[in-house]
Amino acid sequence: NYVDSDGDSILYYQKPGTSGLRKRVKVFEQEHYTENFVWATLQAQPEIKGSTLVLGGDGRYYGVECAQKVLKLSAAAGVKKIIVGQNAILSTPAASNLIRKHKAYGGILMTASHNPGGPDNDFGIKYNIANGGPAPESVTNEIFNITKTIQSYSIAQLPDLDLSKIGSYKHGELEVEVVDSVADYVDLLKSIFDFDLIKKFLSENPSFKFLFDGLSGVTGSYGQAIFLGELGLSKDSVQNAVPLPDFGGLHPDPNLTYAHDLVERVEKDDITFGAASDGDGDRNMIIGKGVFVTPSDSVAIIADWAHVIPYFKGGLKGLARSMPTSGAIDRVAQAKGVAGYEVPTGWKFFGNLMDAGKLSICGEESFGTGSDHIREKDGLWAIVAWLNIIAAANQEHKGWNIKDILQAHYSKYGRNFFSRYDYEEVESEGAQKMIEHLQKTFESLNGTQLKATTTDTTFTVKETGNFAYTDPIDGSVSKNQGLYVVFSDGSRIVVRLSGTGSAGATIRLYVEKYSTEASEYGQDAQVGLKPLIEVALQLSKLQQFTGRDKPTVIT
Ligand code: VG1
Ligand code: CO
Repeated sequence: NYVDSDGDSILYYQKPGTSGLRKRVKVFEQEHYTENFVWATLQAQPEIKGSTLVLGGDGRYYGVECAQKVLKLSAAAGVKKIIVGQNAILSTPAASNLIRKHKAYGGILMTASHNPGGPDNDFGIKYNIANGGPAPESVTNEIFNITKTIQSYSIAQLPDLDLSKIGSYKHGELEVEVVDSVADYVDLLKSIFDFDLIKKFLSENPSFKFLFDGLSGVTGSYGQAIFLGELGLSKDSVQNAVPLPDFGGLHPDPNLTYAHDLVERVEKDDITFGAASDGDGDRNMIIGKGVFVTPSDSVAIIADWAHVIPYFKGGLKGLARSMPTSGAIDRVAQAKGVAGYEVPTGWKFFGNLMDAGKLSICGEESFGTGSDHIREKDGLWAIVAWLNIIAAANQEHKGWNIKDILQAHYSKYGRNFFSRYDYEEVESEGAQKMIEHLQKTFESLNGTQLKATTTDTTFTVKETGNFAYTDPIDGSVSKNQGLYVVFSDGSRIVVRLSGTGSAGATIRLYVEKYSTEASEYGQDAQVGLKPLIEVALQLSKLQQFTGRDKPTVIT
């Protein structure tokens, strides 16, 4: 049995959430804690002996230390080879790409994504399978089970390996290949998009001002290589582009609240196109002066314009979104005559569809957009996709920018107004009670009318439920994926608890309304959605259960 320094036995229950195990650094620093989880992860893979794994992370505090442990544990577990990013750094999309490129057995990603980093903040470990995507629930459940019963782990007694130099090394019995963190990923994007067209557009349109904010996360190095190196933009086209272990104290989450530096500079300096990515590089935000692209619209627009992107020249196989994401992409799927799938929250649910050749482009409302080029969402992919689209659009419509593309999309498809309210780190018990209350309320809700008094709007409930998903490829069932209320006018409220938080509970409340009123297209989403929010708050009694009178973040 594990014992700590005082001789007390320890057993950690380590349950991976939506995207791996995420906890405070201090938790990972506890005796045996990291080793325990990594060992359980390795033991949960049936063919770990003799395998090749990819290892890398978003550069946050504790990453190098963790990487050294992973190497020693892997050596003891009989792993044959580990391909690791230089200095233990790989963005999440770059890691996914390397797993696929080298036909590795899987990968260990050391990231807590968009959560703040540093000694007092978060760390995370996530396992990806051979297709390059996050492990499905069957695998994460197995990891969890092992952490509940584990008696011991083995670790090779080796010195730390210098991960700063590219090259091949022998580390005990283990082969370690330290690779450039950026090069393969840049090659990948160059094989997908029309870089020549983008370059030509940028050089012919000097008034098109571009600004990328790496939020001091891992994409800084990738952004520099792409925007400065490949596209030849000037140095001031990127900011916060040096990855830092504590992200410079920033909250590396690309949304209007946390990326406020970028938002302010875009307005002040008349930036035509501003973009940001999160700590590990899989999220993105696209904005321009006076315009913000909601992620739900972004994925729909990329799908609609896919024909201008060389990678999709053979057509689209299918489109998909996570359940809380707005239905904008469904309309594109319908127009293109391809299937539109609705999966639970979390990128792992897209993987099977992609592997089966049924899905090309997909997205989540949480600033996640991507395609089947890898098996993770991909922030820089989305940003370059938008540049490719704007460059192509300008061949026909000179001067078009983000706003014009949005307006054209709304005129063609109507507009899905969408917003999400997050109540972060509320007391777990209150959050749980609220969910139970909602579930009970649902039983008698169908057909009733709900009234938002301040705006005098009435909604008739058409359907309520708790989202469950049966994977069309392997038949696996995922239940309790979010409570929803659909109204007779097509509007929707969704409530679910976050699976990525590291302390307490985070409640996410999503609202959506579809409009074909051209006069409303220019409206601020918060104005149009106000009655729905009011109804959602009344129905859930959120304030009573949690004591919160306003959300932490609105996106
Ligand atoms: C959140 C988002 C979800 C996303 C996940 C991982 O999960 O809502 O859409 O896939 O984060 O994103 P949750 O369970 O907290 O709502 V990232 O950038 O951490 O890999
Ligand atoms: Co992320």
